[in-house]
Amino acid sequence: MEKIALITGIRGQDGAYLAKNLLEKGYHVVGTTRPNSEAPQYRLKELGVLDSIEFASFDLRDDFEQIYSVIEKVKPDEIYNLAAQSFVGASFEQPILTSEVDAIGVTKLLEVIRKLEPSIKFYQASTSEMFGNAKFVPQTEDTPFNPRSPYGVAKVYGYWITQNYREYHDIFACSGILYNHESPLRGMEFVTRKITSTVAKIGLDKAENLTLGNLDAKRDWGFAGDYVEGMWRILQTEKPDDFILSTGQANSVRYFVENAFNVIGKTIVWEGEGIGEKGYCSETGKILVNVSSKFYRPSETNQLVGDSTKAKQTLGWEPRMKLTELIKLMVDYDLKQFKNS
Ligand code: NAP
Ligand code: F7E
Repeated sequence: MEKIALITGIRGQDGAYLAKNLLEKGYHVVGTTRPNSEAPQYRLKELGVLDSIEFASFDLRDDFEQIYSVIEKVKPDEIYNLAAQSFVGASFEQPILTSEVDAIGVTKLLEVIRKLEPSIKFYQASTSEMFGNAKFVPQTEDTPFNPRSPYGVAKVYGYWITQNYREYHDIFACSGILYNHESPLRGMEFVTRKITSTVAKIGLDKAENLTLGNLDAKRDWGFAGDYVEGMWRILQTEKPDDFILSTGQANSVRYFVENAFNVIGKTIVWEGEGIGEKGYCSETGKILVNVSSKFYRPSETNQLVGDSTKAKQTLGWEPRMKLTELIKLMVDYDLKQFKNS
């Protein structure tokens, strides 16, 4: 019989890729959207899956009873909890909202499973941000958490409550601890898409330059399409457990910028330091990159690099796309997108 998957936050980057992946596997996919959100459907349209999805509606800040009644009607076999206030920068401005959604929201879903149907499998979208100022590099599933943002703190709660329901209520509840994963459908507020969209506009003479924060921040970046396959595999194991999904390689924002400009045939030459640093076009001498304190975080994480050996051995999961391929994919998509806009 056709399995039913409920994806919370289906209109987000991962929601769209996961919906496509599960539809291809023969699932009936139901996705939640927030009642008053005007978030666009463009990701689902872009991946050609909008018409194959059934929609349901709740906000993770809604009352438990509201969320319960929606899930009772959907009757899912698997729930993928991707809904979150997912922007680390915004979590410093909106810590209460972030905790309500990213921490308490998780408990509501687990409570629905416990009371309604404990055989429903549950995937929690956990994150490398839980390691924060990481105590060990690279991080494994045994590395202690040390979050540096309200987002990371809320996600640590989501991780532990998921594990708690697995241990004490015998629910098939798992966390995927995912490192940054990007795509042409990444939100514009995240650094990778901010870079590729602005570089594309510069290439099309529709923008002058790019302004960023900390150029030396490093991230372990992979492709979202690879990571959603890992989410599914996590729920298909014999025994519920937690898994890191990562590439094992960290690169700087600076490296990402240089490679994105290479796609449009430009080489960056750096001069200066800190917020006085600038990136110049090697041919024309024009300023292409500025730095502003506005985009710095109140606190940064350090050396977030994941060791996904456990996922490789248990799930047979490995990331496939290389970072330079991903950067090219994103810049090319943005060039096409902004050409006629
Ligand atoms: P995203 O693009 O920001 O999507 C998040 C989705 O959450 C949005 O579609 C939004 O739904 C929904 N949402 C926000 N607040 C909500 C609320 N109060 N109630 C219900 N839904 C709400 O995030 P993403 O990049 O796809 O990430 C998916 C999940 O993985 C998130 O939990 C994120 O924290 C986690 N994660 C992401 C990464 C990454 O690198 N992408 C890494 C590790 C973990 P609407 O459509 O209704 O606006
Ligand atoms: O920042 C630096 C910034 O916002 C990456 C989320 O999906 O991944 C994501 O969180 C780095 C940071 O992603 C700008 O300081 C420099 O060090 O793209 P980001 P994030 O904070 O890593 C994790 C795993 C998640 O779980 C989250 O949900 O880039 N940076 N200059 C900048 N960042 C932004 N956004 N904008 C800048 O101008």
